[in-house]
Order: sequence, then structure tokens, then C-alpha cells
Amino acid sequence: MSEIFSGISKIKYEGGGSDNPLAFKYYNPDAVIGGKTMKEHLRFAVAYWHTFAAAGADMFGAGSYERPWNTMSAMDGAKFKVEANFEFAEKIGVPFFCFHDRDIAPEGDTLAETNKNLDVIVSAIKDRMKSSDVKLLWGTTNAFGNPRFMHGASTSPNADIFAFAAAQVKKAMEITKELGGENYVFWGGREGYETLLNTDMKLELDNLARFLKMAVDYAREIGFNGQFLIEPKPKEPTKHQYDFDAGTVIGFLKTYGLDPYFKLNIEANHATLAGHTFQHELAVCRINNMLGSIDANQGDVLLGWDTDQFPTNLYDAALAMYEVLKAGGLGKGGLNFDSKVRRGSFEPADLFYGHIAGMDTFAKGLIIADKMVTDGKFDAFVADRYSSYTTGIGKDIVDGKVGFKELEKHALGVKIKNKSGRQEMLESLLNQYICETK
Ligand code: XUL
Ligand code: CO
Repeated sequence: MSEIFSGISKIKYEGGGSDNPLAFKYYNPDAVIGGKTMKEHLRFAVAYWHTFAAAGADMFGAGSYERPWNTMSAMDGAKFKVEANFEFAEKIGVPFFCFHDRDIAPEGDTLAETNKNLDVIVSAIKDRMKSSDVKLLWGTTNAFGNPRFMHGASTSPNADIFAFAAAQVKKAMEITKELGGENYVFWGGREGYETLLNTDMKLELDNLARFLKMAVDYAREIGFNGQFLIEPKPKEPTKHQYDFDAGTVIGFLKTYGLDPYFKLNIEANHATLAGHTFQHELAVCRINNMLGSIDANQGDVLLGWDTDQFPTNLYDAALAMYEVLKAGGLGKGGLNFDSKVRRGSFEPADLFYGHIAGMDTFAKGLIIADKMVTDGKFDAFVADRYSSYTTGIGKDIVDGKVGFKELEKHALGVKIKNKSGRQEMLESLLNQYICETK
């Protein structure tokens, strides 16, 4: 097949002084930071849905993206997109891609026909993988787009829909395994409610847990060893999504005894929709040993929905990578660009500019975070702030040696002296790291 992104060759690292917009300024895949290359730390992935399956439509207008495959018949377009995916990933130097079942192949009139379409495309992907280093980071199921999922998938009040969603996940897990996918993601597309007046929340949550348990069992049965990930999101499309945020998901998994089998996939824009920072959600996962992967993007502070923009905020990226490094890295996970170019950025070249912006932002974020971790100034401040728990009564609390009676005795005789939290001093120090780290 002839070149699809003609006129654009492999994107290279040229360094901060470069004025070539089609070059990396900070992402140098082979640069070693803390014993690992940038490529190994960041494990970037292209999101098939935003990059190849989308057309740029919004609530007020039709698709605007210039994409040759969008004007082809569904199956021809699907085959073409396979080529586009690999050519794009190879040129931009992103080592992974991620997909929903419905991004790669169109639905047929029946489930059997849909699965046949998938088989054709999966075999094309498998063939193309033989001549490529690009791998599958994760697969997932789109059990929210088709109108059959109007009331949810595994949380639908209709048991036939529960069964249909199960069949879809079964197939998607099989193809993820076949393509060597390292993880499998569950994002509860419409697993939530619009009104409690028509909702049996207890049954829906029990069913969601039953569904996930069946997925764990089936993965074991077919020998799929990828990491299972749940991606929290508080709202959109439903008013209340059950996988609200990291804390809610971890509590849910523990309630149903599912926590040993899952980690979390944290998306920046979902964190902000939940009223949290990106760093907060990553920190919640880190302290629970459940950080699995990241959907890298950002929202717009003035908009209250999931705008899925390419990440360019250096502060957020640095603090995100600070959490990742402190968590010991992303393991099998990676940084998937769940990001779309704006509707007005309609030319194929914009896909390159978007990914370059995101990759450079996280590369610089990694460099800054590594310096913050190795200098240890923030850690030292935090350790000192909590030092009252390392000796005396604080140590007795931590060691479980005292109860309310002993604490009352201590409180009666103590002269309390607090220390400043020095927030402004620390924020100024963070500015110094952002501005001065080379
Ligand atoms: C939706 C979203 C999804 C998941 C995968 O907001 O983030 O694309 O990442 O289903
Ligand atoms: Co996502």
C-alpha cells in the first residue's frame, strides 16, 4: 500500500533549540533517566478511536476531519485504518496502540457477522505486526455506543443486554490475547444511572461485580495474562457513573473481593470531572498499589465536560510523572493518548502535532519529576512534617500501643505547638523545578 501520511517522515528528536514543528524538543526515546530509557518509562500509545475512527463531529455539526478512510465502505475503511495505524505509530515513534472492538471493525447485522468482521481485521493487524515493532497496549469493548446499551451494559435492567455485553467482552478479550495485548480495560461507558426513581442501584452494582468476576474467570480459562484495568469516570454519558473516581472504584473492588485482579487506568480529564486533580487520582492508586496505566489528556478549565485535549500542561505532567516514579513506574501499563485534535485541526498533519505536543510534555514532565524525586526535597519536607509519628506518643499510635484512655492522659499534660505547612514555599520550589530543570 502506498504511503498514507505522505510528506511526513519519521519524527526525530532535535532538542529544545529546534524550530522544526515536526520534531521532538524533549522526547528523546533513548535518553536514560534513572536507569531506564524515556521510551521504557513513558510507554506511549496511540488511541485508535480518536486518531483513526473519529470524524470530528460534535453536537452542532458533522465531522470535519480530512481522513481518506472515512469516505470508504465500512470494511474497506477498516482495512485502510490498520495501515494508517501502523504507519502513523511508526512515524511518530509511539510503541503501542489501544482500541475498542468497534474502532477496528464495523458491526454487522448479527453478533456472528460482527465477530466475523473482527476476525478479518484482527488477522490484518496480526499480519502487519509481523513487520512492525508496534504492539498492543490494551484492548477494550465499546458496550455503550450502540442504542441497545441505552440503559447500560452489565448494569442494564435487561438480562439479555447483560448477556450481549458478556459475549462482546469475551470476544474482545480473545482478540486482545491473540494480538499480544498487555492489558484489558473496562470503562463503564453507560454503567450508571440517570434517575434513582427507576434504578435498583444494589442490583446494578451486584451485577457489575458479577460481570467482572465472569471476566476474571474467562481470562483464566483462556490463559489471558494481561492486566485488567478499570478506568474511573464520574459522569458523562450518564449523570452518575458507578466507577466515579479512584477511591470509589477501589472501594467497590474491595467490597466484592475483586481487588486482587484489577488495577486502575487513570485519565486526566476524568479526574478533573470528578473534582480532583490528575495527581490526586494517581496518588490514590499509588498508595493502594493499584496504579496500572494512564489515559493521557487534559480538559479545559472553562468547560465542564470531557474535552479529551492533547496534554500540554507541564505542571500536571510533572506532578503526574512524580506519582508514577514514586509508584515504581507503570509496569505493563503506559501513557495512552486518549486525546483528540480539535475540530478545527482537521488535517492529518494535526495528528502529528497533537502527539508531538503530548509526548514532549510528558517527556519534560518525566525529566522534572526525576529531578524532584532524586533531590528528595519534597519527600524530606513531608517526612519532617509527620515526624511526630516516629517517636513518643506518635509512635505509640502507629504501633497500636495506645487507646483513648492513654491518649487522654497524654493530652491533659501536653503543650501543643504546630508547624507551618509552608505551601507557598513549596509551590515556589515546584516553579523552580519546572523552570530550571534541563
Ligand atoms: C471515555 C474514555 C474511553 C476509555 C476506553 O471517556 O475515556 O475512551 O478510555 O473505553
Ligand atoms: Co479514556
